[in-house]
Amino acid sequence: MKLYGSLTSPYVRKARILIREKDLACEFVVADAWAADSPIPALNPLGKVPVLALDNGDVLFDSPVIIEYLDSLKAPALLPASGAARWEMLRWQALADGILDAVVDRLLELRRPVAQQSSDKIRRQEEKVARSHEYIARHLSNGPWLMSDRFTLADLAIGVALEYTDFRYPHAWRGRHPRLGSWLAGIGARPSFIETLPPGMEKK
Ligand SMILES: N[C@@H](CCC(=O)N[C@@H](CS)C(=O)NCC(=O)O)C(=O)O
Repeated sequence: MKLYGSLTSPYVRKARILIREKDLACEFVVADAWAADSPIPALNPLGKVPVLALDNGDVLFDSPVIIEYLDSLKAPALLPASGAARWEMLRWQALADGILDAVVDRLLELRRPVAQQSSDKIRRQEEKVARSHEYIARHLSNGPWLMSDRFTLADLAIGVALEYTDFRYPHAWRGRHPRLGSWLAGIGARPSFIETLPPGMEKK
Protein backbone atom coordinates (compact mmCIF):
# COMPACT_ATOMS: atom_id res chain seq x y z
CA MET A 1 0.00 0.00 0.00
CA LYS A 2 1.30 3.48 -0.91
CA LEU A 3 0.06 6.89 0.23
CA TYR A 4 0.89 9.71 -2.21
CA GLY A 5 0.97 13.25 -0.92
CA SER A 6 2.91 16.32 0.15
CA LEU A 7 4.43 17.04 3.55
CA THR A 8 2.33 20.18 3.91
CA SER A 9 -1.13 18.98 2.84
CA PRO A 10 -3.46 18.70 5.86
CA TYR A 11 -5.72 16.25 3.97
CA VAL A 12 -2.70 13.98 3.53
CA ARG A 13 -1.73 14.54 7.15
CA LYS A 14 -5.07 13.11 8.33
CA ALA A 15 -4.20 9.83 6.62
CA ARG A 16 -0.59 9.88 7.86
CA ILE A 17 -1.76 10.36 11.45
CA LEU A 18 -4.23 7.49 11.16
CA ILE A 19 -1.53 5.23 9.69
CA ARG A 20 0.78 6.12 12.60
CA GLU A 21 -1.97 5.70 15.23
CA LYS A 22 -2.81 2.23 13.90
CA ASP A 23 0.75 1.28 13.02
CA LEU A 24 -0.28 0.25 9.48
CA ALA A 25 2.24 -0.85 6.85
CA CYS A 26 2.06 1.87 4.20
CA GLU A 27 4.81 3.52 2.17
CA PHE A 28 4.62 7.33 2.02
CA VAL A 29 5.46 8.68 -1.45
CA VAL A 30 6.11 12.42 -1.45
CA ALA A 31 4.36 13.87 -4.51
CA ASP A 32 3.46 17.46 -5.39
CA ALA A 33 0.01 17.72 -6.98
CA TRP A 34 0.93 21.08 -8.53
CA ALA A 35 4.21 20.00 -10.23
CA ALA A 36 4.23 19.81 -14.04
CA ASP A 37 5.54 16.22 -13.93
CA SER A 38 3.33 15.16 -11.01
CA PRO A 39 2.27 11.49 -10.96
CA ILE A 40 -1.01 12.47 -9.26
CA PRO A 41 -3.31 13.27 -12.25
CA ALA A 42 -2.65 9.78 -13.64
CA LEU A 43 -3.84 8.29 -10.34
CA ASN A 44 -6.63 10.75 -9.46
CA PRO A 45 -8.35 12.63 -12.31
CA LEU A 46 -9.05 15.45 -9.86
CA GLY A 47 -5.28 15.95 -9.57
CA LYS A 48 -5.41 16.14 -5.77
CA VAL A 49 -3.61 14.48 -2.89
CA PRO A 50 -3.96 12.28 -0.89
CA VAL A 51 -4.14 9.23 -3.11
CA LEU A 52 -3.94 5.71 -1.70
CA ALA A 53 -2.70 2.95 -4.04
CA LEU A 54 -3.75 -0.48 -2.77
CA ASP A 55 -1.69 -3.63 -3.25
CA ASN A 56 -4.37 -5.05 -5.60
CA GLY A 57 -3.94 -2.11 -7.99
CA ASP A 58 -7.03 -0.17 -6.88
CA VAL A 59 -6.68 3.52 -6.13
CA LEU A 60 -8.64 5.47 -3.52
CA PHE A 61 -9.25 9.21 -3.07
CA ASP A 62 -10.18 11.61 -1.44
CA SER A 63 -9.23 11.89 2.23
CA PRO A 64 -12.55 10.85 3.89
CA VAL A 65 -12.63 7.73 1.68
CA ILE A 66 -8.99 6.93 2.44
CA ILE A 67 -9.58 7.50 6.17
CA GLU A 68 -12.52 5.12 6.20
CA TYR A 69 -10.60 2.46 4.27
CA LEU A 70 -7.51 2.68 6.50
CA ASP A 71 -9.67 2.64 9.62
CA SER A 72 -11.35 -0.58 8.44
CA LEU A 73 -7.98 -2.38 8.34
CA LYS A 74 -7.36 -2.60 12.09
CA ALA A 75 -9.33 -2.25 15.33
CA PRO A 76 -10.16 -0.25 17.35
CA ALA A 77 -12.26 1.76 14.91
CA LEU A 78 -11.73 5.52 15.03
CA LEU A 79 -15.04 5.92 13.16
CA PRO A 80 -18.08 3.92 14.35
CA ALA A 81 -19.60 1.67 11.67
CA SER A 82 -23.20 2.72 12.37
CA GLY A 83 -25.54 4.60 14.65
CA ALA A 84 -25.84 8.18 15.83
CA ALA A 85 -22.17 8.31 16.83
CA ARG A 86 -21.15 7.64 13.20
CA TRP A 87 -23.10 10.66 11.90
CA GLU A 88 -21.81 12.87 14.67
CA MET A 89 -18.24 11.77 13.91
CA LEU A 90 -18.68 12.37 10.16
CA ARG A 91 -20.03 15.83 10.96
CA TRP A 92 -16.84 16.59 12.90
CA GLN A 93 -14.79 15.42 9.94
CA ALA A 94 -16.90 17.52 7.55
CA LEU A 95 -16.37 20.57 9.76
CA ALA A 96 -12.63 19.92 9.90
CA ASP A 97 -12.40 19.46 6.13
CA GLY A 98 -14.46 22.64 5.65
CA ILE A 99 -11.97 24.58 7.79
CA LEU A 100 -9.16 23.18 5.64
CA ASP A 101 -11.00 24.19 2.45
CA ALA A 102 -11.53 27.73 3.79
CA VAL A 103 -7.89 28.13 4.89
CA VAL A 104 -6.64 26.76 1.53
CA ASP A 105 -9.02 29.04 -0.45
CA ARG A 106 -7.85 32.05 1.57
CA LEU A 107 -4.22 31.12 0.99
CA LEU A 108 -4.68 30.67 -2.77
CA GLU A 109 -6.44 34.03 -2.95
CA LEU A 110 -3.59 35.70 -1.07
CA ARG A 111 -1.09 34.16 -3.49
CA ARG A 112 -2.71 35.93 -6.45
CA PRO A 113 -1.29 39.30 -7.54
CA VAL A 114 -2.49 41.89 -5.01
CA ALA A 115 -4.52 43.78 -7.61
CA GLN A 116 -6.51 40.62 -8.43
CA GLN A 117 -7.25 39.57 -4.86
CA SER A 118 -10.83 39.73 -3.61
CA SER A 119 -11.01 41.07 -0.06
CA ASP A 120 -14.62 39.82 0.06
CA LYS A 121 -13.52 36.28 -0.68
CA ILE A 122 -10.73 36.45 1.91
CA ARG A 123 -13.12 37.85 4.54
CA ARG A 124 -15.70 35.16 3.78
CA GLN A 125 -13.15 32.39 4.33
CA GLU A 126 -11.92 34.01 7.55
CA GLU A 127 -15.52 34.20 8.82
CA LYS A 128 -15.98 30.48 8.14
CA VAL A 129 -12.87 29.73 10.17
CA ALA A 130 -13.92 32.01 13.04
CA ARG A 131 -17.43 30.54 13.21
CA SER A 132 -16.02 27.00 13.10
CA HIS A 133 -13.56 27.70 15.92
CA GLU A 134 -16.44 29.13 17.93
CA TYR A 135 -18.55 26.02 17.20
CA ILE A 136 -15.81 23.63 18.27
CA ALA A 137 -15.12 25.62 21.46
CA ARG A 138 -18.84 25.56 22.30
CA HIS A 139 -19.01 21.77 21.87
CA LEU A 140 -15.87 20.88 23.85
CA SER A 141 -16.45 18.39 26.64
CA ASN A 142 -14.68 18.63 29.98
CA GLY A 143 -12.33 15.80 29.03
CA PRO A 144 -9.58 15.42 26.43
CA TRP A 145 -11.81 13.97 23.66
CA LEU A 146 -14.49 15.53 21.46
CA MET A 147 -16.51 12.31 21.44
CA SER A 148 -16.44 9.03 23.31
CA ASP A 149 -13.91 8.25 26.05
CA ARG A 150 -10.90 7.83 23.77
CA PHE A 151 -9.11 9.34 20.75
CA THR A 152 -11.34 9.17 17.65
CA LEU A 153 -11.56 10.53 14.11
CA ALA A 154 -13.23 13.66 15.54
CA ASP A 155 -10.08 14.52 17.52
CA LEU A 156 -7.82 13.59 14.61
CA ALA A 157 -9.65 15.71 12.02
CA ILE A 158 -10.29 18.76 14.23
CA GLY A 159 -6.73 18.64 15.61
CA VAL A 160 -5.35 18.71 12.05
CA ALA A 161 -7.70 21.55 11.06
CA LEU A 162 -6.70 23.74 14.02
CA GLU A 163 -2.98 23.13 13.51
CA TYR A 164 -3.39 23.89 9.81
CA THR A 165 -5.04 27.19 10.79
CA ASP A 166 -1.91 27.96 12.83
CA PHE A 167 0.30 26.97 9.87
CA ARG A 168 -1.37 28.93 7.05
CA TYR A 169 -3.55 31.50 8.81
CA PRO A 170 -1.80 32.28 12.10
CA HIS A 171 -3.88 34.59 14.27
CA ALA A 172 -4.72 34.98 17.94
CA TRP A 173 -7.75 32.66 18.12
CA ARG A 174 -6.55 31.23 21.46
CA GLY A 175 -7.33 34.57 23.13
CA ARG A 176 -11.02 34.04 22.31
CA HIS A 177 -11.01 30.29 22.96
CA PRO A 178 -8.44 29.46 25.66
CA ARG A 179 -9.99 26.06 26.47
CA LEU A 180 -9.79 25.10 22.80
CA GLY A 181 -6.13 26.11 22.83
CA SER A 182 -5.51 23.80 25.81
CA TRP A 183 -7.43 20.99 24.13
CA LEU A 184 -5.29 21.35 20.99
CA ALA A 185 -2.08 21.32 23.03
CA GLY A 186 -3.12 17.90 24.38
CA ILE A 187 -3.98 16.46 20.95
CA GLY A 188 -0.91 18.02 19.33
CA ALA A 189 1.36 16.29 21.86
CA ARG A 190 0.53 12.85 20.47
CA PRO A 191 3.49 11.27 18.65
CA SER A 192 1.35 10.85 15.51
CA PHE A 193 0.79 14.62 15.42
CA ILE A 194 4.38 15.57 16.28
CA GLU A 195 5.87 13.24 13.66
CA THR A 196 3.66 14.59 10.87
CA LEU A 197 3.99 18.34 11.48
CA PRO A 198 4.59 20.23 8.23
CA PRO A 199 8.18 21.41 7.66
CA GLY A 200 8.70 24.65 9.56
CA MET A 201 6.23 23.75 12.32
CA GLU A 202 8.37 21.14 14.04
CA LYS A 203 8.27 21.46 17.83
CA LYS A 204 11.67 22.05 19.44
N1 LIG B 1 -11.39 16.99 -0.66
C1 LIG B 1 -10.03 16.59 -0.92
C2 LIG B 1 -9.13 17.83 -0.93
C3 LIG B 1 -7.69 17.47 -1.30
C4 LIG B 1 -6.91 18.71 -1.72
O1 LIG B 1 -7.47 19.80 -2.02
N2 LIG B 1 -5.59 18.55 -1.77
C5 LIG B 1 -4.74 19.65 -2.23
C6 LIG B 1 -3.43 19.66 -1.45
S1 LIG B 1 -3.66 20.41 0.13
C7 LIG B 1 -4.38 19.40 -3.67
O2 LIG B 1 -3.97 18.31 -4.01
N3 LIG B 1 -4.55 20.42 -4.53
C8 LIG B 1 -4.20 20.35 -5.91
C9 LIG B 1 -5.27 20.96 -6.79
O3 LIG B 1 -6.29 21.45 -6.25
O4 LIG B 1 -5.10 20.94 -8.00
C10 LIG B 1 -9.59 15.58 0.14
O5 LIG B 1 -10.15 15.60 1.24
O6 LIG B 1 -8.73 14.73 -0.15
